[in-house]
Amino acid sequence: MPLPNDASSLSGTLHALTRAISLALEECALTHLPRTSIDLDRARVQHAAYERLLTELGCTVQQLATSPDLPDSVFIEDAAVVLDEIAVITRPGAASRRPETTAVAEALATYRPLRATIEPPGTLDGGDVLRLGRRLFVGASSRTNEAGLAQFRAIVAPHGYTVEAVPVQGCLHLKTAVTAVGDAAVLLNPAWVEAARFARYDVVEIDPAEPFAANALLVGTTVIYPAHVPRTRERLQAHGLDVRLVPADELAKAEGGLTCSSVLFTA
Ligand code: CIR
Repeated sequence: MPLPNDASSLSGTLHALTRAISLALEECALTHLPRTSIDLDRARVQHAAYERLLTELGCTVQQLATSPDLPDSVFIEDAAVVLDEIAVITRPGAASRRPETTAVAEALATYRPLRATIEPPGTLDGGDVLRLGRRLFVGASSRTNEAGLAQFRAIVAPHGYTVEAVPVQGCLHLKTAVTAVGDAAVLLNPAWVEAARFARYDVVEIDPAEPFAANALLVGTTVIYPAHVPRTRERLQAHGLDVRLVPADELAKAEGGLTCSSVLFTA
C-alpha cells in the first residue's frame, strides 16, 4: 500500500496512535468557536468509526488511555510530530494541554529512539506542522511561537527537512486551513492561509460555505474526510480523489478535525 504523505516515506507497518476521549472534553480549549454542549457518547461512537477506518486502511491502531484532567487529549496530533528519523515532542501553546505529552512521548519511545522536545519559551502544536515530502510547513498561529518554530527547525534540519513558516489567520492551526490530499496536492481555505504559499502544489479550494472543510487526513492514496461538509467533498471527488467519509461533527465542536485525532507513522 502507498504510504501516507504525512506519516513517512519508510517501509514497514503503518501505525496510528490515538487517544481516548476524556470525560472532561466539554472543558476543552477553544479559540475560534463558541462553547456548545458536546455529546460524549456520540463523540465516542464517531471516534471509534474513525479508528475502524484507519484499521481498514492498513493502520495498526494503538489507543492511549486518558484522564479527566486532560480535556483535549483526544487531539493527540498536537503532542508530537513523528518524522522518519525522529519524534519531536511538542510543547503545546495552550498550557492546559502540556501534560498531554508525557504519555505520548512514552508510547513513541518504542518506535523512535531518537526524540527531541520543544523547550520553554518555545511552543509548538503538531496541528501546525504540515508535511509534504521533505518540506515542513509550520503555522505561525496563536499556538506556535517564533521560539518553538526556531527550535523545531534546528531539530529537523540535520535530518534533511526544510521548514517554511506560514502565517495563519482566522483559525486554530495551519492544518485547520490546509492539509495534504495527495503527494503534491493540498486542500486549502484561502481565507485562512495564503494560497500562493502552496502554488507549487495542485490546490483544491474548499467551498466557501464550509470554512472548516480544509482538514482531511491522507492515508496512502485515500482521503479520510468528514461527512458533514458535502460541498467540498464533491470538489475532492471531482478532482479524482478516493474519499472515505467518517462522522466527525461532534469532535468538531471542540475545534478538532480529522488529522488531530491520530499520529501516523511507519515503523
Ligand atoms: C484545542 O483548542 O487545542 C482543542 N480544543 C482542539 C485541538 C485540535 N487539534 C488540531 O487541530 N490539531
